[in-house]
Amino acid sequence: MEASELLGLYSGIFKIRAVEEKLTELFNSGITNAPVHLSIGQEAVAVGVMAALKPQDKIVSNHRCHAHYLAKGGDMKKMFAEILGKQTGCCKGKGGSMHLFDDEAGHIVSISTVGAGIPIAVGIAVALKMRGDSGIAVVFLGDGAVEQGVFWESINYASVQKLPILFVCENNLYATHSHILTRQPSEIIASRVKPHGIATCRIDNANDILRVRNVAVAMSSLARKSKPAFIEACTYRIREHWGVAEDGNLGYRSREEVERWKENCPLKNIRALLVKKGLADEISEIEFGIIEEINAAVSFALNSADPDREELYTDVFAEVVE
Ligand SMILES: Cc1ncc(C[n+]2csc(CCOP(=O)(O)OP(=O)(O)O)c2C)c(N)n1
Ligand SMILES: [Mg+2]
Repeated sequence: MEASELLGLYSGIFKIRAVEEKLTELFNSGITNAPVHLSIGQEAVAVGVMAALKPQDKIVSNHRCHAHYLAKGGDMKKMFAEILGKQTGCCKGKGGSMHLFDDEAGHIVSISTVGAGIPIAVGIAVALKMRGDSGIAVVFLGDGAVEQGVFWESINYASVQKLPILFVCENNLYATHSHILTRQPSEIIASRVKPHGIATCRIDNANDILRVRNVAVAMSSLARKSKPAFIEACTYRIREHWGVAEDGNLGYRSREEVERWKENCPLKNIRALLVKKGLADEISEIEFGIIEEINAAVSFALNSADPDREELYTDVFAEVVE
């Protein structure tokens, strides 16, 4: 792989990490207490998959959407403004961290109801196929969403209708505080999807971005030929389910497990590779640029106005009870 492509992957992961560390800072300093679901530890999935996508491809995300939004090229200023509840946010400050979207970048929607984005992505794939558009639909879901009936209906429908869709399941072993083996018969999801006639691939270490990128290239090219595909990307959430702290004290997972995954950090992994290739100076330059971009986005958000009171009932489904 060319050095420029490797540096691009590094840049993608570092951007997400640095944005979420900035959110951590804003949270800890009391500037916001908005519920954020951080992707720290899982960044290589978003960046590796997006490296295989084209601008015309459409993505749908879930409650843990920061990484998908940034990796697809979502506007960082509108992201910070949204999370801080400002008028200039992508949902005019009324959606918050779990509802990021950016039409121009091809991030169509993020839906916080577990599993609810999956049939929407299927609908997008139907539309792309009917119109003869060249893009594919890509939906990101967690291992918990596999327990929703609509996941299996969507897989079945995509298979029967031969839709241009790529399902990306981030298997981070937990849904809030429940381990996958308390909820499903096996830790392996891909083998249960395969009998539906869908191409599947399980990446047992999706914190290795090169593996994610290579699998995503192969699987997205199937989807482009209207052969739906499913990637199970095994990764790990380092912080608490929502919020910015670590949660090794809660007892639902062991500190040893968290430490093992911290060692297998996607950012560390790619950084080591780049340093070995003599690209340390280029890394510093990339990091400097991203930190500048984040600082500008945060001050944009902090200087933006709150939504007007009159906006309370616009853009939302609400019944006014007198
Ligand atoms: C239908 C529904 N049930 C419950 C919730 C509350 N909830 C939010 S996230 C979550 C766990 C999701 O786990 P997973 O799909 O594995 O994603 P992860 O948080 O691990 O990224 C739950 C139960 C919800 N948002 N929607
Ligand atoms: Mg999960």
